[in-house]
Amino acid sequence: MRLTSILSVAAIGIGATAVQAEDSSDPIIIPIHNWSSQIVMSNAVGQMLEEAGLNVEYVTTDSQAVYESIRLGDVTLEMEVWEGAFGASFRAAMEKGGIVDVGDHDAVTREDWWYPMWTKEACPGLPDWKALNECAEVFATAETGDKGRYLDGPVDWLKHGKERVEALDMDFVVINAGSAAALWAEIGAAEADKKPVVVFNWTPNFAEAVWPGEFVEFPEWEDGCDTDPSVGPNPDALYDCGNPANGYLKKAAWEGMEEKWPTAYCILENISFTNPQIAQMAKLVDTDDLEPEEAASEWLDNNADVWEPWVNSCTS
Ligand code: TMO
Repeated sequence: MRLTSILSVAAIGIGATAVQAEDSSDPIIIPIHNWSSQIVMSNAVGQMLEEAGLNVEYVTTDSQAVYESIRLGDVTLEMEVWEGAFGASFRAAMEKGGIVDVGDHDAVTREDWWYPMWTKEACPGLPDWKALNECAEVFATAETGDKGRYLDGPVDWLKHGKERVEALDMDFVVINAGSAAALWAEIGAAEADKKPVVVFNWTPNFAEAVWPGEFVEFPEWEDGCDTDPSVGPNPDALYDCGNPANGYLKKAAWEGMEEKWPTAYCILENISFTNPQIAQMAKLVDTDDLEPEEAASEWLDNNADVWEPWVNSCTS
């Protein structure tokens, strides 16, 4: 009894080396994409794994192609599988095999057409999509002629904005932003004059604390809306629905991860972030202008009570 407690005290002291007997010393490859919460969360998880004695390496990858890379074991895990943007690529990789679903975060997600609240003054029928379409001309710009401008996400998020406009016969021109920052610039530029704008946005995100707003309500998402034309109001078209309004946020991993890095896999299984935690991670970069690595260590410093149990239950 006494010896055991001495040993467990010693084990706490050498916690960082304790996992290495079991886990490979090869680096766990963590992908980095092009929106802030994913970048900060991935760094926070990387730092957590380093605390547990594991080696990690970050690679910047395309946010759709990453599922194929995980399946092949070139990338080890993914912290943010958003149902709306990545559900199709994730499902396709799962069908081929080599990737595992490591469970959902507590967070509930939504990604869709969105407007800052002042837009409603120019288009009072919002958030209904038909009302938005009837107001199309208030969103017109020199670039879009008499049609409305909708600023969609960067191309790799595959939001299918153009397909949706066609499927629902809308008077909008869809333009892809070059980066997430271009979305925030569009909202910021409209703010002073309360100019109506409609852009791609998502939750959880920092933006909801800066600009109160709403998602446009499109025909409700139904499974198959992206694969079966008969699903949704237009019987001949895909993408004639909104994205899921209560979407999942999953963790995924290469199926060999559990055997190669059992401690890291155990920690990954435990991890579950909430909406406010994820919005906070994005805020540290997008509002507070920290570098992602600093944002991650600041988040970890301020939330030890959240993440230490995830690590400790796997290392002790
Ligand atoms: C994938 N994203 C959260 C930016 O919509």
